[in-house]
This record gives sequence, C-alpha cells and structure tokens, in this order.
Amino acid sequence: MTILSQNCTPFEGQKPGTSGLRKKTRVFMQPGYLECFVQSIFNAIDGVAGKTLVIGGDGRFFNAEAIQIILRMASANGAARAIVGQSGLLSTPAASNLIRQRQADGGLILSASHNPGGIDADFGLKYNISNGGPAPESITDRIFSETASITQYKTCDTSDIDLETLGDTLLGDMTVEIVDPVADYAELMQTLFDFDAIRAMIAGGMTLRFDAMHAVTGPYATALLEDQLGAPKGSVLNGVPLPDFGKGHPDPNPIWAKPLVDMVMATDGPDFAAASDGDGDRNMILGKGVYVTPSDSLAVLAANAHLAPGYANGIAGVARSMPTSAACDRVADALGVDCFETPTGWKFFGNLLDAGRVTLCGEESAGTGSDHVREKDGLWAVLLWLNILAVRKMSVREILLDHWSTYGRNYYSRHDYEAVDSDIARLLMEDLTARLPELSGQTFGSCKIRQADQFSYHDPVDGSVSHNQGLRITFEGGGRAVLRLSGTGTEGATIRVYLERYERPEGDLDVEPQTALQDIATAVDRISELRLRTGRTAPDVMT
Ligand code: G16
Repeated sequence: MTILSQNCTPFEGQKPGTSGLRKKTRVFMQPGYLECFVQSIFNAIDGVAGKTLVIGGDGRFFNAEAIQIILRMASANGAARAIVGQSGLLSTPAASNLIRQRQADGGLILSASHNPGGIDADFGLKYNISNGGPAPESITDRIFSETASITQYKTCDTSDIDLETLGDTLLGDMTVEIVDPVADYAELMQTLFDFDAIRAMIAGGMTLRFDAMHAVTGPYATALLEDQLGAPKGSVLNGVPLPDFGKGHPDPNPIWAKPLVDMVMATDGPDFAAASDGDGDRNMILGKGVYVTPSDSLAVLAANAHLAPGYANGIAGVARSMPTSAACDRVADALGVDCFETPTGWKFFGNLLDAGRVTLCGEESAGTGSDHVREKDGLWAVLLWLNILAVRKMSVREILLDHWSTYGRNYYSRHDYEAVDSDIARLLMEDLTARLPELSGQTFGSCKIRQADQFSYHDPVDGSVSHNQGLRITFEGGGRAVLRLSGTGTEGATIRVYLERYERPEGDLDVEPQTALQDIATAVDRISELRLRTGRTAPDVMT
C-alpha cells in the first residue's frame, strides 16, 4: 500500500452547524471536498495515529462510498482500528454506544439526519468524541479553522474494503472490523427495560406500529419490537433502509409521518405508534387518537422513568434545550432534582451527562435520551414509553391527561419557515435583536411583553459560554416565544418560531394547540414582521 499526500485548496463554508457539516450531496461528492473535511477533523484532534475510530452512517446515498474514502484516509493517517457497521450502517445512538463500549477514541457518523437523501438531496458528517457524544464547540471551531487552511490530505491507493462480511480485515496497517450494527445496541436496551413486561403487554393484545421511514432504524426496530418483544410481523413499517428513504422525508413529525398519524387517529388504529428519523436519534410518539409533543414526551418520561429497571433509582436531573417547553421543569421541581436549560444541540448535554448532573435530556426537535449513550435515541424513547405503558396499564391518552391534570399543560408548537432568503432572515434576526431592550412593557394584541433577551449559556461544568443561542420573548401570564435560525438546513435559512403557553391543572387542558397559541403567534408576527419581510403567509411546517 502506498500512502499518498494529495495537495488541496480549502473549500469555503465547511463550518459544522448544530450537528456536524450538512450540505447537498453533490457538494460532498465534489473531488476533494469530503477528503478536506475529514483531514481537517483528523488535524483538529491532533491526528488519529494509533487511534480507534467507529465509522457508520444512516445508509443514505453516498454513504458507502464516503466510508471507503474515510477508511483509506484513516489508514493513511495511521489509525490502528476502524470499527464499521455492516453495510456501512450504524444508527447515531448505536454509534455512540459502540464508541463507549469499545472505548474508541471517537467516531465519524455519516448522516444528514431527518433531511432527505439522494444525489440531489442532503448528506452530512459529524465527529463524535470518546464519550460517544457530538464534538463540543471547542472542537468544531478547531475543525472549521483547519478547513480554512488545509493544503494537503493523506490517503492510500488500496481497493475498496468489503463492508458486508463480519470480522477483521487489514487496510494497510489498520484493522477494519465489520460489526453487526444492531447487536450491542439491542443488548444495551435489554439492560434498561423490562422486556418481559412489554412482551406480556403485547401478547395481551396491545397493538403497535413503528414507522422506520425506510431509514436506519428498520433493522433495529425489527430486531427489538418484532423478534424480541413479539410484536406481529408488519408492526414495523417501511423497515428496509433505502438510499433515498423511499423518496420520503425521514423526519418523524405530523407532517412527514402523516400516514402514521392518520392511522392512529382512526377508530381502528393501533394503541401505540412511533416513528424515527434518518439516523435513528429522533422519535415521534403517538397513542390512539393522540399526538404527544416532544416536550410533553420528555416530561412524561421524566415523571415515570423510575418504572423502568434502568432508572429504578430515580433520575439525577433533567436537561432540555432552551426552546423546549418548560413541562419537564415542573416534573423536576416535583421530584426535587435539577433542571438545566441548554442551547439547541445535543452536544450541550454532554458535560452534564458526563458529570452525572442529569440522567434524562430532551429537545423539542423530537429528541429524547438518557445517560445510556451521549446522543438522543429514538428507539430508547419508544421502549421507555412501552415500559411505562406496560407498568401503568393505561393508554397513552390517559397517561397524558393524568400528567396534565397533575402538572398543568404547556401548550406548545413550533412554526418553521423554510428556505427563506438568507439575507432576509439574517436581517430580520439582527433587527429584532437590536430592538430587544425596548420591547419589555409593550403590548401586541392581547399579549404584553414582560421580558425580551438573547439566550447565552454558561456551562456549569466547564465554565464555557455560548452566546447568540436564540431570542426569547416572555409575556405576562406565562406565555413565551423563541426565535432562532436553524443550524441544520442546507438551503437558504430556516426561521424557527417556538410558541408556548402554560395552563394550570384546573384550567382548560383540552384546547387544540394552535388555537391555544393563536394570540402569541399573532403577537410574534407583529413584533418580528416575519410574514411581511419574508412574504410568507403561513409556516411550512408546524409541529
Ligand atoms: C440536530 C441536533 C439537535 C437539534 C436539531 C435541530 O438534530 O442534534 O440537537 O435540536 O438538530 O437543530 P436546528 O434547530 O438548529 O435545525 P438532528 O436529529 O438533525 O441531528
């Protein structure tokens, strides 16, 4: 094998966003583009000589080709071992678990998550550190600065590795170990949940559907839900991973997983349904006739986690991203444990989890997880819900109603305006930021602003500070709106508007959320001039 040093010139804009670098697939496929980014990662972590890396992705278009490129580069850069999911597949939580189980130095996860796949769709790559979690900002900043000055990358002239056959092969001096992507993850799940209780519930006639959306969770869900827990064949829908996700949009929300939502809203629908995204870290939870918002799901899981064996001793604390509703704060209060508010991005939970300050974390963007790995975990959330249902012997709807009548209800919705002209979006946010100090006390319709500010996060573990993490507007009476630009889109800008209003346990708990939030939505539009400036009349997606 010959090691080749290839000259290259930096590509502009290789800046990791909320979760790694996400670009159009054709951008990643340009000669040298992926190579420059990968070498920049290696340079930013002081090289990979002698290191062990976990490598896998969500199976989208270009996944296998990209893995071959990365393997050649890892070998040429002196890595000792690469642990790769069979066929190049690893869900994000399974990759996080493998990094931890095998005490790897880090991992490269190929995914653009919930974004569509295909040659004209999206691709992505992120680096995870040795705790199994996404690289923190200190490292992603270093990666970005390496991308700006890179002049050379290392690769080698070997042919492709067989990604199908389990076991070890040599690529130069590096061992490539192909592993079953499901086995270790499934084993971990068995340590956390009462499989017997769930199995008995399913055998007793409880019906469920899981929509894998032709993404990476298909094999995981089939192994766990059908093979191990006894759900009848066909309970897992769209279970075969496809490079273009069957031309779907693997985002588990009521818009993109509408067939599943329609199914549970029908009178003969299943008792429980769930979906996951491209790389298996997001989840959507549904019960017969009811959609559980991610913020409520986190709160319900926090309140009931002790019913699962893995959390029988209770939880140390809970963390949520700032735009996530405060529903879990009330649970933390009642449990007498800490609740932390972090910026959007799972990477911000890592320190809290490592320090043992929190056990559960969650985000409004359909992510929930715990200290079992350092990523959010879609199937974990599904299994915890099933464990809770098996113990409480109530329906999803009954559990939700019981929760609200105990803690009150945080009506919540996120409105996304996608592919907005980047300059218009940037100006809108800049102008609003400039006006924040003068907003408190002003009234828009029926909403009086109590406070308006920009969120900065002071990490209580390492003392780092992250500024510009979203604009917060709170209203008299407990309502809140948050505005921020998405860090995961690949086309123009996505403006996210998060709306929330608290209703006390004795109040009206069964209002349609968009109706409950109408006044706040109207006020935010007037405050930000969003529709006027963007020319949009309605959000593209409401979750
Ligand atoms: C990623 C991050 C999440 C974040 C989400 C949305 O999720 O891991 O922490 O909440 O993006 O981010 P944004 O609002 O900036 O688009 P995923 O599932 O896409 O990896």
